[in-house]
Amino acid sequence: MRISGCITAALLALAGSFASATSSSSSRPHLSALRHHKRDASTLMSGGKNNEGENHSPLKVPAGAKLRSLPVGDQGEEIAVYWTRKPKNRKATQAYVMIHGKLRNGNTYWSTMNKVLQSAVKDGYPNADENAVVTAPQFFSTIYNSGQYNSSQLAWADVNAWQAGETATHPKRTSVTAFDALDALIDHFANKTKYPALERLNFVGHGGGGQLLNRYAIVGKDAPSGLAVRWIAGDPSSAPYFTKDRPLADASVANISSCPLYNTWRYGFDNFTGTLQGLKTPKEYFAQTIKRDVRYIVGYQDTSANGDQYCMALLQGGVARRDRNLSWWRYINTLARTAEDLTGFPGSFSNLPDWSDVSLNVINHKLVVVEDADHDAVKVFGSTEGRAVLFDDGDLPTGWRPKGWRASGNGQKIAAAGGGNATSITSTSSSPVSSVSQAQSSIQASGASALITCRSIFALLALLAPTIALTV
Ligand SMILES: *[C@@H]1O[C@H](CO)[C@@H](O)[C@H](O)[C@H]1NC(C)=O
Ligand SMILES: *[C@@H]1O[C@H](CO)[C@@H](O)[C@H](O)[C@H]1NC(C)=O
Ligand SMILES: *[C@@H]1O[C@H](CO)[C@@H](O)[C@H](O)[C@H]1NC(C)=O
Ligand SMILES: *[C@@H]1O[C@H](CO)[C@@H](O)[C@H](O)[C@H]1NC(C)=O
Ligand SMILES: *[C@@H]1O[C@H](CO)[C@@H](O)[C@H](O)[C@H]1NC(C)=O
Ligand SMILES: CC(=O)N[C@H]1CO[C@H](CO)[C@@H](O)[C@@H]1O
Repeated sequence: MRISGCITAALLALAGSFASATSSSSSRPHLSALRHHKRDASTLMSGGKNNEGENHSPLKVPAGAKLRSLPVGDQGEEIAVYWTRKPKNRKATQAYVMIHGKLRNGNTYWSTMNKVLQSAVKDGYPNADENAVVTAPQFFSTIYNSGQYNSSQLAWADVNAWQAGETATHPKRTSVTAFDALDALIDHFANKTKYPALERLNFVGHGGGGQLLNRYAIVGKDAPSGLAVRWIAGDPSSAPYFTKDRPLADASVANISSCPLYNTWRYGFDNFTGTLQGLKTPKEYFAQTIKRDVRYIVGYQDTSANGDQYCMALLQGGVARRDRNLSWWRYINTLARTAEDLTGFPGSFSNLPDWSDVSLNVINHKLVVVEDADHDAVKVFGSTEGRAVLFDDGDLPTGWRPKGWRASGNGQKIAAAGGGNATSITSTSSSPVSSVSQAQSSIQASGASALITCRSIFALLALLAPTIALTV
């Protein structure tokens, strides 16, 4: 199925012309007409027939929430959003925008975020604000949700097109994208008259929502003055690579020559048409995102071959979301030429360009790997590490790191390396993806929990004696 999909896509690509955003200028063409024709690479592969998700029964608004609409474009369009029923706008210091996963169940995700917040408040967790406003946008599908949105509310034709930040197709006159809908939330919370105490707006996404969010952290608008913005993305299955380089070395899994759409948006920047804010070059987007407060959180057990299995996604690190994710960490750190130790991270790149002219060797992104979590938002965000990612301001636990990894000057707190098994990962570049799987099985075998959430002295101890599991 994968191969015939590739052939279909090859034909499509031959029929179309490959416009590359790599060389495009910052000026913005007249986009609204173009956007309506636009299909991202994943949608092209399915011929627009992707049926991921589910047929929703009538919307259920969770207790403690209400459903409201926020204006997005200039055509009267609105994004539907679950919202704290009785928000304390004048007292709130934090606001959360939780993005649902591929099932487009904003109500469930609103409840998850609210529960995680309430339990952190109850435990007196620093920065968990009892007055925080919790919101969860609802990206309707015209295929599965008809009758559930009204004439002004946004909906998308292809069921997962919203994950790629595509243009909505309802209302008919609209040309706004899923990114513009999130930008509208920034505009909303930037209002100091309404939210005088608000310090930070936190975008949180997992799975399909993690995909939207990691793209949004790259192409969305900047934090407005007076409001910090944090982007927290969990377990997505693909990312938009800034260059044509890919980490996968195993050509029997996928290869570039037989994957013509590998660099087409949502997987790369070819044919990306921008947002209402305009269109920049991939390098400009890179320069913008690495300065942002972005936190990646990844379930270490998220290794089953679910989610996107198109060659475009496989080229980003193989069948498992987890490995794609760790490869992405290698990729952005290498592009930026940071001091981060990448020993044991999967993926290999030869001749990646040196973009330290825009990074100055620093990225403001953090990667936390939750050793015991698979592809489950509740497990990921309900874990010790998940809480830290959602609420902590200072150093974060790194969670799992490959054997041999050493903390470096990138501002991230240290965790133990190697999951308690000194023999787990031995090589970094020969067959990196499989060595991580090997590490995973040896971690499971040893059953060791090596996470250390504090003090570097313990971390140092753990580095010296990686077979000792410390729990603090
Ligand atoms: C890229 O965009 C152009 C112009 O809209 C279109 O003709 C072409 O089919 C697109 N190619 C792909 C691979 O999406
Ligand atoms: C659609 O619903 C929202 C509330 O969710 C409401 O504010 C808006 O006015 C409605 N629009 C129309 C055209 O009915
Ligand atoms: C900010 O919020 C206040 C109070 O709700 C409102 O009157 C005002 O129009 C808002 N400002 C903007 C720019 O939306
Ligand atoms: C890799 O590319 C070759 C041709 O370049 C092709 O024959 C082979 O099927 C490709 N492998 C995969 C897994 O796509
Ligand atoms: C580490 O893993 C290997 C292979 O999976 C196993 O043979 C060995 O006993 C493990 N060592 C420890 C200390 O758990
Ligand atoms: C390749 C890939 O999917 N990388 C992602 C790893 O995880 C973070 C969020 O969890 C994303 O932002 C990366 O793009």
